[in-house]
Amino acid sequence: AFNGTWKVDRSENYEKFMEQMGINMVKRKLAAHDSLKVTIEQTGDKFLLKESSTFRTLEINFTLGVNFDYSLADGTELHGSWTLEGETLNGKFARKDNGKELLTTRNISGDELVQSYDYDGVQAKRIFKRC
Ligand code: MYR
Repeated sequence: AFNGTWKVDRSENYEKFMEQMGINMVKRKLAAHDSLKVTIEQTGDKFLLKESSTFRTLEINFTLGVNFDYSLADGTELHGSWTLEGETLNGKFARKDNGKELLTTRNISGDELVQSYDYDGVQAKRIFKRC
């Protein structure tokens, strides 16, 4: 169900979320218009994710339940994993610099992919449409 290419359509509270993450204003302004696109290819419990934005393009391979490293566009490093619970992908990551938890989910709602973020008491969402 997640397979395909998704382009961000809108965000909710993403500014505040990035602020809580410690992203400075200039970067937040840029990130608000990052044209994020994600291509997801799931094969069993393995995922290949292609991410592209105004900041960068990269490929990420992960297996459900297996920890991996991921760096945000600003260099912040995370460590954690995704698990699948029912129809929802649950991501549990921690920042390497301060140990704080970053929780994220992905699920399909109608014809949209909704990704939620939760860090240090601030929640945000980004909503993607199929390309
Ligand atoms: C992926 O599945 O896309 C790779 C692993 C994602 C880890 C969690 C990503 C959280 C991104 C938060 C953006 C914060 C910007 C300040």
